Amino acid sequence: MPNTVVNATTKPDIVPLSFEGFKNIVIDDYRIAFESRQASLIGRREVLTGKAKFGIFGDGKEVAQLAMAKVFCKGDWRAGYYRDQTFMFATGMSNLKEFFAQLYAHPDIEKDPASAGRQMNCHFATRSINEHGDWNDLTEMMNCAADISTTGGHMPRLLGLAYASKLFRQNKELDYLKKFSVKGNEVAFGTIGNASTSEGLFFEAFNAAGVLQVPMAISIWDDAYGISVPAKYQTTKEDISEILKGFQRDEHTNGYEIFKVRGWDYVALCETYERAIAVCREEHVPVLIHVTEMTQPQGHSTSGSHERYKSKDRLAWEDEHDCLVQMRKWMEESAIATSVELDELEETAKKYVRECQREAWNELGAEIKNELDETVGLITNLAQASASAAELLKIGSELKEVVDPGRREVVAAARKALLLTAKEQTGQRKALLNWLDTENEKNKERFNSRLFSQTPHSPLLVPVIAPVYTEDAKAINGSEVLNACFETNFNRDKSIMAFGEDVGAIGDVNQGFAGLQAKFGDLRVTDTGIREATIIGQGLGLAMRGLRPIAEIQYLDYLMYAMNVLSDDLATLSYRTRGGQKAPLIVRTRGHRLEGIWHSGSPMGFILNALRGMHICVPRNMTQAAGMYNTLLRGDEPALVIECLNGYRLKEKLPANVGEFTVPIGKAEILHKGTDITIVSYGSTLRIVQEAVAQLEAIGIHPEIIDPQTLYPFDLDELCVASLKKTSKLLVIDEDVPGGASAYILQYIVEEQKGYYHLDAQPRTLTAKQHRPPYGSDGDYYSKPSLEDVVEAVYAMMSEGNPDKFPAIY
Ligand SMILES: Cc1ncc(C[n+]2csc(CCOP(=O)(O)OP(=O)(O)O)c2C)c(N)n1
Ligand SMILES: [Mg+2]
Repeated sequence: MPNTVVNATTKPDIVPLSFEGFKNIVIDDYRIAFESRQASLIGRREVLTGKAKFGIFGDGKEVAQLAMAKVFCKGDWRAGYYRDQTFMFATGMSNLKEFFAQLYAHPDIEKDPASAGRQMNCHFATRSINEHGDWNDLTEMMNCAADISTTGGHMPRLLGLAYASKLFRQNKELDYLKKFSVKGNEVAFGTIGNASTSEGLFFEAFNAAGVLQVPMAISIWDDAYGISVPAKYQTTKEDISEILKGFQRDEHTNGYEIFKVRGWDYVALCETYERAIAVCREEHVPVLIHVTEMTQPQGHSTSGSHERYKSKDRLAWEDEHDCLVQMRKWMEESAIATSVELDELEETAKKYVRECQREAWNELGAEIKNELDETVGLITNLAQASASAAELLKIGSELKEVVDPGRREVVAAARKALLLTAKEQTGQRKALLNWLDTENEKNKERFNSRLFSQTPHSPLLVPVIAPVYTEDAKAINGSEVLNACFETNFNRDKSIMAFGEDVGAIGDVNQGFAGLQAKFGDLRVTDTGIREATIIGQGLGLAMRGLRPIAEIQYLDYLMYAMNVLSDDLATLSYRTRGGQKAPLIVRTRGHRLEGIWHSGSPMGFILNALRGMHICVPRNMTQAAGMYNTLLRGDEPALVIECLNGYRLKEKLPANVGEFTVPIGKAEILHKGTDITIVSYGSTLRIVQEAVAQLEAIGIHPEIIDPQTLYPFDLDELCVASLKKTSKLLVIDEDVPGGASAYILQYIVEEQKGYYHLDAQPRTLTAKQHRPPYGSDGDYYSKPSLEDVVEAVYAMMSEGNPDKFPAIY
């Protein structure tokens, strides 16, 4: 059984406190931990009796979290995982009622401020912004970044939250941002399970924090298991702090302070956290606190029992080393409380937790009961004037009988009744229909809203300002247009910074930031290691703390390495907090055509499918890209901008207002007017399509060419369908795989915009091949749409409708 060797150097800090005062603090801590345990026990029962769908709890991890809470201050941040309820209760960032409201999925931010019933239980968050999208004063509150369920997935974000403190401390130009930091004194506290440290994201973030020297305090809750899989399959030497020893700093190096302490030893835990966080906060040194010998009294989650995979000896050891058992024993032995006093405390706590649970359940139940009664009334009324009276009454009575009904059952009954009476046009039916409409609106807000911030700060509402060109406007390299745009924005807004691989000293591989590090310093234009996931995490954390990062991924193909952070964390942030947190991170990358299997990717379908919750911008040139940056930097929603990799050296005219003009998000543009066929294309392929125009016009084909400019949102003004009304033919061209982004575009135009009604030929797509393009120009020619491919595809569609005028080429 575990026998941890802990740091022998641990020394208590002397706190001047009377024994009475000390006793009260300890007893109160025990109460919090005991209540938390009761919440876990009751929570599990609620799931097993069917009142909640799934439960995962923090039992066995309570005492360490009391210690962590003691050193957590206003302004600090937590990014952790599903075991942290005790910490949340002890800091006051959550409470028992909210805990149960989330367990029951109460879709109301007043009841579950973390997620409005959207997240599984024990997925915590505080509210950083108000309903108008304005920041709360984050220095005056304790902050919890919204949890995600993927284990280890939060580590990149944790890095960014800590990195913000470094910038706030070192960059004096940020002093005006009073709501976000007090001199960078804020610590970002991370928690992670022992098994999840096997994830690559853990190691990537761990190394990056050591390099960056940021105030990041990682606690590893080590219960020796990851569900059923024991440490020997998880961690070399079965000991994470042992193998991370090389990160320990010494007087000549940067690095970490590493601590190891047992999870049932209240005194040692309090001492360790105090020491660890002092150095972390004051010196901005990252710390690791490996908390060992933790247990899982109820097993991993409600999905199974741990008796299946833990030996009798292990289970007996866990019983004995249960942190509450140990804490209570120590309290009695140290004359902090008597057994009778603690029994009494426990009894009171049990009743209190039960009360909180009942209240939370009843509050949701009462709302639904009202809706149910109303529906039954409306269905009963409907039956009185319906040919299907008997069936309707049955629907009503069955609804009344449902045990613990949810909104699903209520709305389903109403919908069934409406289907049954579809042919009847009575006032009673109209009443039910109206009721359903109102409920659908409310439920849309409850369950489908806030994928984006939906506030007055949305980039969709940024005023449109056209580019201004003076008569002597110079034609310069596209990269120089971007460079001028970034420089103006950096001057305008001190909270903007950019970072990524090769972004700092050389100003990115294509010179967009050339010379800007020299002008703005290396805290604003910064090189990073090769670590895409944590580059995004770095940006995500900064953006959550009120800064305006541009995180650069060197090439689009490498976005894959950051995709889990973008998809799971950034893109869901607004939705999973129902607008309680935001991260207006701009991800800059470049892609589409270049050379070879990993440098010419255009996996736009993959990106569109994974990143709902981000704007996806595909500017055709650098001027459009600059206009999009100008818009996005004035809005508050996250976006990905994909510049055309082969466009930096093409000449573009420099707008006089290069840092001010805006390209609106979601607005398509007609690049060439025509009457015969509508061609929708974007990014690098668009240039080929534009080249094809001359050839097509020469043979009497007049295409209309539309650039959607952003793929999400897509053509909000519906220019595509308006064009189809003229041409009746649709060709979508891109360089993604077949059925990739082109299928997405077709769905929008044909289905959403109802383009189907205006087509007189089958809509077509012209895409790249299934495989990635080989290296070399010939490989590219045979893999991605070429000029000839475009011309022939258009010609073939014209030929179909008018073979006399356009006889088949082949
Ligand atoms: C990326 C990812 N992989 C797998 C899972 C499924 N899963 C959920 S919890 C868990 C075990 C985690 O163990 P550990 O990190 O030790 O935390 P503990 O539950 O023991 O506190 C696993 C495998 C997940 N949620 N996310
Ligand atoms: Mg574990």
